[in-house]
Amino acid sequence: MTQELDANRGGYDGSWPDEARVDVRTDEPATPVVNSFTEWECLEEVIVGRADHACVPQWHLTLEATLPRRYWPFFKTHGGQPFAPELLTAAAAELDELSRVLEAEGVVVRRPDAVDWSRPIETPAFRAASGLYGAMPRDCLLVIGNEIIEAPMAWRCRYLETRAFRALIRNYFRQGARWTAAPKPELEDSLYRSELAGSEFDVNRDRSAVTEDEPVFDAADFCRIGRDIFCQLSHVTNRFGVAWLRRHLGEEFRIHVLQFNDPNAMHIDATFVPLAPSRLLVNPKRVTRGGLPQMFRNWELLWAPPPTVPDTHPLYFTSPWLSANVLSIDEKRVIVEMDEKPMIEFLTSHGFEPIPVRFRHVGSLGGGFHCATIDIRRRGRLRSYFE
Ligand code: DAV
Repeated sequence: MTQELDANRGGYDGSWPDEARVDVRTDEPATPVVNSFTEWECLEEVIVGRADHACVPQWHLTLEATLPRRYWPFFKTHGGQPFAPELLTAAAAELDELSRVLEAEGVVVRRPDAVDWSRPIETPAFRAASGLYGAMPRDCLLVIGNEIIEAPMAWRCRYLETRAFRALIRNYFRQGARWTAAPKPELEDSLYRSELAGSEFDVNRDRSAVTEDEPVFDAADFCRIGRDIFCQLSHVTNRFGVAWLRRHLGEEFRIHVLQFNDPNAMHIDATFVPLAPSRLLVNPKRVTRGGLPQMFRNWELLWAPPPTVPDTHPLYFTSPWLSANVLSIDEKRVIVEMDEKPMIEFLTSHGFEPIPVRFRHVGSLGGGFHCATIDIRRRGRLRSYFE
């Protein structure tokens, strides 16, 4: 048996050659099984995360740099233990409902494996008391064109997070997708700026939790607008990580590093959210028109209304701006948190068709609709959206 055939074991029936197939009705090359260049083109297939067995991460400098101070005691007390079963059951129900809504809109939905995250992670360099979860595929997987890239994540508890998605990824590979894991980081103590513990963190003043010792990034610090990819440096994404991705993607793509008013930055997708060509939803607390590159001068900026999540609702990992963490099905249809009435009205008044879904408990785990999904296939080809 050749290596190629061997790699295809496990149910592969040989009906998917790896080259682009041809649609016999049109003679057009069929869209590859993995194909996504933007955040808004018509969504055909998506992975929706799973809350099962999610664990509270063990306290670490990278948590101090990003998480709301009021929840630090929660992490210090419960680190390494599973989240409360009631929270996980409620979050799982919301993720199931999101899946049903997407299916009803004509999207193929895949779900990851339910992994036991309570097992510790140990390498020669570190030990983490537990993993985190498989709830937020946007953080650990970057899809650009027909390639799935596993992100080199800076949180030790997230070191093996793509395990939940490996069975799906293997199948996408069998169907022609490209599959890459960025260099596995070592996550030695020297990656972390321990001297900043107990002081102020600010990604814009060279006070990030991570050094430049090795490349690290979370996929959710990147945002795709065709040939142009926008990202931010954060407490999990360093310059070295951006440089690795830039060289890996090559000349076809341009990576732009943006700066926002978000000292505790981790993930760009509640800050800078393109919804259609020339239409960008922005977080008014973090973005100014002058702070965006000139290339956006003709873009319509949609200033997100303030979030309405009650202060009593626990958001352990994030700001309340998860309200802006929407998922576009196409240039009109946008999945929005059901209780975020101002956002629903705002999008409606701008010609969008919001689809409300309940998602507050997933919010407690650190993400909105964009975080909890990863688009596998959207219609459309590689192109530039800027003159
Ligand atoms: O408060 O900006 C962003 C999304 C986290 N995955 C925030 C959270």
